[in-house]
Formats: sequence, C-alpha cells, structure tokens
Amino acid sequence: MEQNKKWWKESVVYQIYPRSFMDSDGDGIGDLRGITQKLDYLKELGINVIWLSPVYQSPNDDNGYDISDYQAVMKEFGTMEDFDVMLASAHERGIRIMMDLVVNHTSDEHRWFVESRKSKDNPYRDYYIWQEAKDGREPNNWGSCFGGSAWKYDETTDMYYLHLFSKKQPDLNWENEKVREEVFSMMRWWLDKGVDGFRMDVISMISKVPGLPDGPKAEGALYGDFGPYVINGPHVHDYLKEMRDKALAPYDTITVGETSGVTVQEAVKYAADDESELNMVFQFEQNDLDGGEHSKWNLDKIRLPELKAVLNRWQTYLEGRAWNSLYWSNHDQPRIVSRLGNDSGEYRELSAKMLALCLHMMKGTPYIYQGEELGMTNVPFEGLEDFRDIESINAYHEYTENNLIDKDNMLEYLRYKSRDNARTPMHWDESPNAGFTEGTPWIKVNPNYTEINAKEQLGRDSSVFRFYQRLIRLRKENPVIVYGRFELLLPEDEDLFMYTRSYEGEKLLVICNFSGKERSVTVPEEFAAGDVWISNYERQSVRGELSLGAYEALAIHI
Ligand code: TEU
Repeated sequence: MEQNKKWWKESVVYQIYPRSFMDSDGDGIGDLRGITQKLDYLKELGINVIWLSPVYQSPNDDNGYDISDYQAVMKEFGTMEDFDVMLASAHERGIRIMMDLVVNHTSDEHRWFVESRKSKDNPYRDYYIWQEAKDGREPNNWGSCFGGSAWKYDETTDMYYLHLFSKKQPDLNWENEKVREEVFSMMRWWLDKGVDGFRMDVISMISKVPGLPDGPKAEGALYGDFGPYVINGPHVHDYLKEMRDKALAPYDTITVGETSGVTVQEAVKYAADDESELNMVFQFEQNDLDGGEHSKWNLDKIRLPELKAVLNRWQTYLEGRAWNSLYWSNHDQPRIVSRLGNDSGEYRELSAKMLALCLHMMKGTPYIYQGEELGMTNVPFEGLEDFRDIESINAYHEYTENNLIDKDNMLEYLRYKSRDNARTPMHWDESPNAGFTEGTPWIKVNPNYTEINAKEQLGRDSSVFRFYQRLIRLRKENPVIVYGRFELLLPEDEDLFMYTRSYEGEKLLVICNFSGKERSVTVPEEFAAGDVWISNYERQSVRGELSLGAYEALAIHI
C-alpha cells in the first residue's frame, strides 16, 4: 500500500525531564541553559525531536505537571530568554522541540482557579468542575490517581472541585467553550514562537460523562474507578478536532497524546492517518501488564507472550490506519533495563541493547527517555525520605495506613516501580553528582554513575550509547524500518521476540532473546543469505540453526 510519508514518522524523539537533565547554575535543579549546553550530545546521538517535559511556571506539587502560568517559564529553569536561546540552538542543529501540554488540569495556583474558587458567580467559576456535596459527602466515589478522593471540599463556596490527580491539580471544564478557546490561543502563542508540537498530557481524560456517576468499586478498594466516565469520554474526539482546526492546522507540527485507557479501536480515531486529530498516541496496555490488585504496586514480571500480544495488536491493527508511538520508558515508568532486562553485572549492557533493538526496529516513532541510551537502571533508594514523587509518597501512606500492604513490602514496590527511578539526575561523567550539578541535587544521584555515564560511553565503541546511535542511523537511512509492514513470528515463545518488516521488496528479520539463557532458533530459509545490519553480539552472518546467547539481538536484511 502507498504510505503517507511524514517527517514525524521518520523521526526519533528524545524526552528530557528538565529537572534532572543538566544544572547550569548550581542550585541542584536542572535548567534550560543546561539543556542548551547538551544539545551537541543529542545531535551526536542522532535524535531530531526533543519532547520537553513541562517547563512552565509551577509550584511543583507534581514537578511541573501542575501549571500556574502557561506563558511563563518556571523560575528554577531560567527565563523566557533562556527558552528562546534553547529553541534557536536546537533548531540550528536540526532538532525540533515538542512541548508538554498539560491541559486536563491546571495548578490550584493558576490565576483561573484562584478566581474560580472565589464565588459561584465569578467569571472563571465554570472553568473548573464544581459540585455540591451529596448526602453530606463527596459528589461521587471517584478516587484520585494520586490517592484519596478525587474531590476536594472548598469552604469559600461550600462546594467540591474535581481533581483526578493531586488536590493541587484541579480539572479544567472542557465543556466550557471559553476554556477551549484559552487553551487553543495559548497553543498558538507557543507555535508562533516556533515550537514544533505538543505531547498532550492525559488528553484521553478531558471529556467527562455528564452527571459524573459513581465508578465501579473493586472488592476491598477504597474508592470507585473514574475510568468508564472519564477515559475516551463523549466529546474527546470533537475537542481534538476543534483543536486541530483552531490551533494546529496552520502549523507543521508533531503531536502525541498521552492516552491511558486507550484501545486500538480508539487509537485509530485519535491518531488517524488523515491527521484530523493527533499524529500518534502513547498506549498504556504494555505497562498495565504487570499491574494487579494494588494497581501497579507489586514485584510482578511481565510475561513475554503477553507483551508480544499487546505490541502485535498495536502494530497490526494500526497498519494503514493510524501511526504508532514506540516507547519503553518515560518519566512515569521505572527504568526499562531493570523491568524487562537484567540490570546487574554482565547482562546490563547486552539486555539494554536488546531492548533498544527490539523497539527501534518496530513500526512507529521511537521515543528515548533520558539516560535510557546509557542503559541507566533503577535506583537503590533506602527509605521513604529518599523519594520525591507525589504519587509514590501518597501511595505509600494510603496502602500502609489502611493495612493493605505492609511497610517493608511497600518500600520494595516503590524501589521497583516508583516514578523516581526515572527521575534521578542524568549521568554525564564520573565526577561528583555525575556531572549533573555543582550543588546539592534535588533528588539523590544513582550511585552507579561512576560506572554508567555518558563520558565513558562516548569513548567506547561497544557502549549502549553507540548502539542507540547506530539504531537511529539505520532508521534514518532505511525506509523499511520506518514504513515496513510488521509481522510477528513465534507468538507463544517465552524467550524470543521475533518479527519481520517488509517494504517494497525488502525484508528485515528481527530476533531478540529476552532471556538470560542460551536459545536456539531456526532462521527462516529466505534470510539465510541476509546481511546482519546490527547485532549486540557482533555477529557477522547467520545460517540455518542459530544458537543465541543470553539477551542476544540482531536484525537481518534481505
Ligand atoms: O501521567 C498520567 C498518568 O496516567 C499517570 O498518572 C500514570 O498513570 C502514572 O504516573 C503511572 O504510575 C501524566 C504525566 O505523565 C504524569 O507525570 C503526571 O503526574 C500526570 O499526568 C498528571 O499531570
């Protein structure tokens, strides 16, 4: 089939979490000048788009995902001038900047909310979702993503406001046309400044089912689930089409929706190839595979056949209809080498490269989260005092104080799954604090920076960094990697992830051993004379029966 070719399909995106990327002024917090200093590093890696986690003014209840002014820069990160310099410097290097757009909610310190809570007839009242008490308590049984009820009582007007996240993140009322106009005009302001697109935070949740009914409550759960009345709500596609018309259409942008709860059937609406809404979405099905009774808090391992089933469904259902995003990690997920690979000793680099190859040879736009290109690992946090993330801290209290999980187990779960695993400072070199800051970092540095750091990896051909660089280069040079049709082989195999890509007479075979065991596999006849494009074992050729090493991965081209 003739493919709709687009630059954003051919791109590789790198996510920066500015707070932890590079600190230029010694206050222990990363900043915009720090990012500008490191643009050459990103150019060397070969990425061509940066997704910048929020840099807007914020009281930092949720590290910038609680915005108090959409048109100002967070003071810890620098000034608007620093932003402009960063943007121009990125553009000079052929790197585009995708902003994080957090518009399901604002901070409670945003001017709109400060006004809204003042009185029932304030012009900003309907910018947010206010409800009367029901039977003397919260308007419904919804729990917030960060613990507790999703409603907060506000004395001034004796009503409750909705917050799906922290109580300092009140939800905007998207049914109000004025809210939508404000958001679209703010987006145009950034686009006119020259930014190249948006990653849209929890955009699948902006339209709530009228009446806000109680959600289903699992046995033993403290609150009801808002999901059925919030996720992929009744008007979400109307709002996004309106956003396309009123904000995005005149500009050449890249857009990705963060869409928890999205199915492939919904994704082909959000990310339809006609670009009527967004370019692509982040699906959550792959991360939800190790969730359980207590949401994500456990030590469970994802089983490979289930992971393959999810990714196969996304690769095949979207074919010719919509575009995929490809990611293992972001600022909300633990480090992938600790989750799906092996983060100890001899297998860390091999498994980090295997995971990279597996993802980057699939169909879609790949996203790399800072430090992933070095094979950075989860962090040996000691006690609760080492954590900074509101989700982790609130979850600890909620689960332990209600005797749902005991304290030692909960700490183990945090060490394995906490978002803070991804948020410790980037490892630049072996100097104190990994070269991230000359001050005291806002969160502890992972002690393994002396071994895992960018400086060391830039100086070594066999490093994880150099492997990512080769994967990115291969994608740039070969349309089969961007546009080829995906086909999964051996779906039930517990150890091997094997698939092909086909495009205009070319074919690629990808073989990844997700286990620490040696495995043998038969290479399909047609690939016997193929070229090995990339291998984490420096394998040069393949024929017939292949004996794979632990975490071995390779791609063969014919
Ligand atoms: O995340 C939304 C979201 O679904 C998360 O709550 C996710 O389920 C959780 O972090 C996984 O443990 C977005 C942002 O990416 C996140 O950083 C913000 O905290 C959140 O929205 C609120 O803005």
